[in-house]
Amino acid sequence: MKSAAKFDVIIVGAGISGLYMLFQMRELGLSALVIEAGGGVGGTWYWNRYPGARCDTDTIEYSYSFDEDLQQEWVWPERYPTQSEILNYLNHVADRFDLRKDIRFNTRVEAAVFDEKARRWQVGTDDGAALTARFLIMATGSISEPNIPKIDGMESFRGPIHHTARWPHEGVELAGKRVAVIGTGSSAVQAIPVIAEQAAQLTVFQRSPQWSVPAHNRPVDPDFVAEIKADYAGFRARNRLESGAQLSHIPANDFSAAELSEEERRRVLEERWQLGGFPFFGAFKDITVSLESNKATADFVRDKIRAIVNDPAVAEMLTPDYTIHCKRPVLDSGYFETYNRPNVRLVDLRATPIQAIRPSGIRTSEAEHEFDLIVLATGFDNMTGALLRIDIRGRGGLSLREAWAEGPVNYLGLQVSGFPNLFTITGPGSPSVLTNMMVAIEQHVEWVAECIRFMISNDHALIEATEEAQVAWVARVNEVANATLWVSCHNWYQGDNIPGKPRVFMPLPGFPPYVEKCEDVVANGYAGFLLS
Ligand code: NA7
Repeated sequence: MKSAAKFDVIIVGAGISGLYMLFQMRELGLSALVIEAGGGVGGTWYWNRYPGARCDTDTIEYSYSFDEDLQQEWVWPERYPTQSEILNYLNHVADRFDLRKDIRFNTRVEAAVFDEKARRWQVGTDDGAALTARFLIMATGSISEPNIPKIDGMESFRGPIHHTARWPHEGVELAGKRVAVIGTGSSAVQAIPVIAEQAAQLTVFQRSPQWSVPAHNRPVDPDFVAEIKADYAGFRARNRLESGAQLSHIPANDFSAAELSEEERRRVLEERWQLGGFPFFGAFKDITVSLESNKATADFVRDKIRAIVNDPAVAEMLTPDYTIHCKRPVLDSGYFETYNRPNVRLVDLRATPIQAIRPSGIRTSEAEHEFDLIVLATGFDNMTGALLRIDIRGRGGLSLREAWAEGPVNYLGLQVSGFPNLFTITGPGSPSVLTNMMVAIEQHVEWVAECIRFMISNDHALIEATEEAQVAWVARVNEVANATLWVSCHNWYQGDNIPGKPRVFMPLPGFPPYVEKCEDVVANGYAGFLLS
């Protein structure tokens, strides 16, 4: 029998976190292999090629900070980078640091089993390779496993069905086509205005209306960039401290709606609306905890939707009835305006649900709609989907699927009790999607790298979260989340978008206190972990 190839570290995924993890492991002089299902680097930016795909975080902060020359040299043309610009950047990073030679592309990890005797992870891939490593690092992304809804008759449709996160690399011809888009999350809101311009007809099937605000994308101001680059390190440090709900270097205002008159509230909201993007959600300091600030902000956006959309019945359908910022906020470029076009229709799935997909189109409870192409903008099995698709087994054969049957228990979002030497980058239980992903990823990768360095220099073979620390951590995440308005609606933070998924709040609100906690854990000899 062929013996398994041995590595110090196996990293699953060559997205933003996998690339940086590989860089860090090399710095420690370890042998590391990255296994990537895609044909190139980039993770989410490799897969999500739908029309209009862009990041919703400013370029100036959606980039690595670990290398001063890299951050000084790279030039971003626009406020929000397109998918292809980010992919170019990540390809450049892979080349610049010569990372590709340790990445195995077009290979999917299917199983990982902890061998207690050898104290190593055995990793199995879809090409039948057998690999082992002392450390296994899951850099599989928080928003990476597509949610393909089960709709009767899907396979009978005569035309193509494309999920936004699996968009064909060669592009899709839209001219002259009758197109359906199912879903109205970030991906749909970005794609819809672009598809509407090209397609003959576009019909949007909406389950939940969306709170969306203008991105106000624009070319980057060179003076602003020069100012940031004169002290990029200082900018990054402030960014880490302020990186909160508004996901922007522009901090939230330091007052609440309750402190202002009606007129002042409107003025502040209008100023923030003109800034565009996530800063809008920082008009008041407490939009995610105060119902009054939340309602003031929501009422303002409701009025904007009514003012933009010509048909009052369509405007009503597009207006959300739940707390704003409760689902992850969406930024748009002409989303609501698109519904004024004569070739665009909106179908409210709450009133008329989809019953089946037919060879010629989609049948709702009310009508048959004919299409040439169906776009599933139905999102992801967020935070746990990519991890649970792999058959991961820890001590005593315990599977992660069993361990997480009631929701993703973990410690610091970094480790799961019973799974020694396995780390999750931006895993559930860490701030991840509630902060700038770049900032969250760098902090996690650096923490894990330092932990591995510590273990090697102190001759520790294994690190494992204790059961007690894990129970306390899960309680803490729930306590923090339950004090916010994020639990006041149906959202994917709680798994509400996936039928049957346990309803548990997965990300941890509050990045700076989380970093403090991680640093305290280290200062106290890795408190909550068992080192052996
Ligand atoms: P999202 O934000 O999860 O949006 C998915 C959308 O698809 C959302 O409107 C869902 O409605 C809708 N959906 C999901 N399943 C169905 C079914 N079965 N039928 C009809 N509609 C459905 O994913 P995106 O790709 O747009 O964005 C992902 C992240 O990328 C985003 O948060 C940013 O971080 C960037 P729902 O709201 O669940 O009722």
